[in-house]
Amino acid sequence: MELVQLALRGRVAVATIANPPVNALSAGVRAGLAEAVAKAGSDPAVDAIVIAAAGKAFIAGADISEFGKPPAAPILPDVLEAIETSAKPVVAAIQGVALGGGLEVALACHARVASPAARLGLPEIKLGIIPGAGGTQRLPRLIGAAKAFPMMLSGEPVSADKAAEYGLVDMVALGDVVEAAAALALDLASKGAPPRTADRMEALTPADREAFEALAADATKKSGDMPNAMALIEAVRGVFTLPFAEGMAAERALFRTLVADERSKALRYAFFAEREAAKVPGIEASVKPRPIAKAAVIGAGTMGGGIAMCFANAGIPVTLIETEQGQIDNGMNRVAAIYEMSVTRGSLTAEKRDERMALITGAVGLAAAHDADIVIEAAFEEMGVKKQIFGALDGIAKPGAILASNTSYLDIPTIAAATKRPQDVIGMHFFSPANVMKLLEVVRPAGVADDVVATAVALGRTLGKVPVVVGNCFGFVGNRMLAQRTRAAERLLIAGALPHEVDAAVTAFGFKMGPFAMSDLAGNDIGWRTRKSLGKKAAVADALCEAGRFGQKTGKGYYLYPAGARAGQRDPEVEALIARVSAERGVTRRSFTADEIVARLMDPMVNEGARILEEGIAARPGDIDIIWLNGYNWPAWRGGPMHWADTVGLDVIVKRLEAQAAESGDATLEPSPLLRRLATEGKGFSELKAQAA
Ligand code: 3H9
Repeated sequence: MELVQLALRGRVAVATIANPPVNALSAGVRAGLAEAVAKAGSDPAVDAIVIAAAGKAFIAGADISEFGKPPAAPILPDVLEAIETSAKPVVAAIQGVALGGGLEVALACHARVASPAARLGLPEIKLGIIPGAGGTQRLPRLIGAAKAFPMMLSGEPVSADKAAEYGLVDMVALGDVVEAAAALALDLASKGAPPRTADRMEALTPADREAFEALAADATKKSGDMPNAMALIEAVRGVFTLPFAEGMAAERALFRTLVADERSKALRYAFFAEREAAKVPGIEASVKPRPIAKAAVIGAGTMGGGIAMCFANAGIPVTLIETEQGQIDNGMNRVAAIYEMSVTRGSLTAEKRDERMALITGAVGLAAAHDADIVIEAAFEEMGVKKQIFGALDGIAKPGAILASNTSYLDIPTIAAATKRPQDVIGMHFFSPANVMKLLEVVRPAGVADDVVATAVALGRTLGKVPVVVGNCFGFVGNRMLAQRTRAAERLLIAGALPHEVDAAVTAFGFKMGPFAMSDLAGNDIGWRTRKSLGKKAAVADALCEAGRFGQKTGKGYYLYPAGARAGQRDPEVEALIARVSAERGVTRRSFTADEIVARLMDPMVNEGARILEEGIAARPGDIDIIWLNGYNWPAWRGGPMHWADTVGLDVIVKRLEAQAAESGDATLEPSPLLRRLATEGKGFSELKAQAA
């Protein structure tokens, strides 16, 4: 099938792009568009041209999979120049999303008509780049830099109505968008030479420039470390200082530099890894998810309340179940307070808040779960408690209801064995705060029905999450790897580093918080309790807890938190305690560079990730990366731990781990067989094939 089909509608030539799934501008589409415009341009039977698209999307942008390869002619800016300089008017008929290069196509047209459901945006910033086919030059010329710049800086699309308000589209068509575009095109043809966006200067007033400069100064303060945000400012400023052709050349040069940057490569890698994670090995696309019209959540604590909010936000009624009315009241009040905060901030209307609150019903006793299609247990992390709940639910839940546990490390098959329907029992591990964090680990134990897994994944997406299917093991993927980092951080303290040095190295790497500041925030007693239950020890962390230093909530942990202080302060007492532990172990303390600290923290995580792959707990290295990007705030432009390891070189990581294992005598630091094999073969994780989870 032709990627761009040309058909006549009276005296209008309609070029329809058909490149499923999202009409990305592959080399073939670019060539097809150029050919269609040239052909229609020279056809005496044609007065005007419409660019339309088949399917749900208008055009999702450049074909991201072509980035990093030598550009194949015709390149997009040249195709768009041919459209813009066409003597016959060209009108875009936008029936779905017009993103990135897709919106740039529309901007090069002489007018734009959109369906009410269309969304238009330039999301390049999220891929570490800037628009590269005139977006930075044409959008400001059309709507002014003060409106165009924030669209490009956030990357968020606007609705058709908003686009009309901005003057980005000329018309929102309620009926057939192609017909409306054709009528507009003929009208333009009757009026002489079509208006070219490149020539339009009326929006670029001194007031617009001033407003843009104020926004740019603010963006520099907030995003000065993002090379593409700074490049965006430079490119947009060009509309005021350079002729169109020079502005285009400057944009192109900036775009090319950014595309080649490792940070953009990592963001593009993550884009595809996230979509790959949506495909669950071993589960055919034909497996139908079970319908979910009603949910129940057991436990009205912070986690349960957050999960209930996810359902309410998605419009699904949910019953929040507790053992006593007082706990329900507390939980409901907490939820109400969070919604109230959104209303105060202006991100939620009072009406929406009321709608959402009305979808959450509190109830005492498990019997209230009788009509739920899915029950998510978010009760106390203790196997006895879970078994009791699931045993009781077995007698209450309707046949075919999915019974899910939000446990963050307990064994799902043991929980499932408390019921007579283990095929319906699955893990759905949300991350705190559950109404905010994107990650959902879907824990797939042996014996769970395929359609239950498919339902958990589909539901996760409905709830706005990024679901990743993982196998059953202690801590699953994310927390199992995190445990390695926590151990490594403690080892670093004993070897000679101080908490603030470790945290500084980790924030410089790109995390928002270092491990010790994080532990102080979450509560050091959580890990202490887990260690005790597992019979494990951590000399420094245990000593802090024994001294009642649970973190921020007790005013002291690894750091001191005097009343009113926002950040922790170094505490000589803690540093003396650490030195004492080192001395007791006969360790001569030494200093560490930030790079050494990062290596010592991250390498053991990568090693654990390799074991997780060997055991089939994760199907792909990309799944592990998506978990870390969405659940643990791994810096997006570093692509996740496994991608990062590939950029470092697995041979380097193997050598460093061997040295660490020898120094500490800890055999768990020995490189895993998979890591060794890949390093020996000179390969990276990216070369591994998917396996059934
Ligand atoms: C750009 O345009 C640069 C220009 O300024 C300069 C050029 C010179 N390319 O997300 P979904 C695939 S940069 C290739 O699951 P949804 C995706 O991988 C680009 N493939 O669906 C998946 O494949 P598969 C700026 C793409 O309905 C399938 O389509 N544009 C592209 O949830 C379905 O995707 C963007 O950043 C692409 N551009 O969401 C937009 N887009 O089925 C990126 C999608 O094999 N795309 N695919 O796994 C999106 O935001 C969403 O995909 C979209 C659909 C909203 C379009």
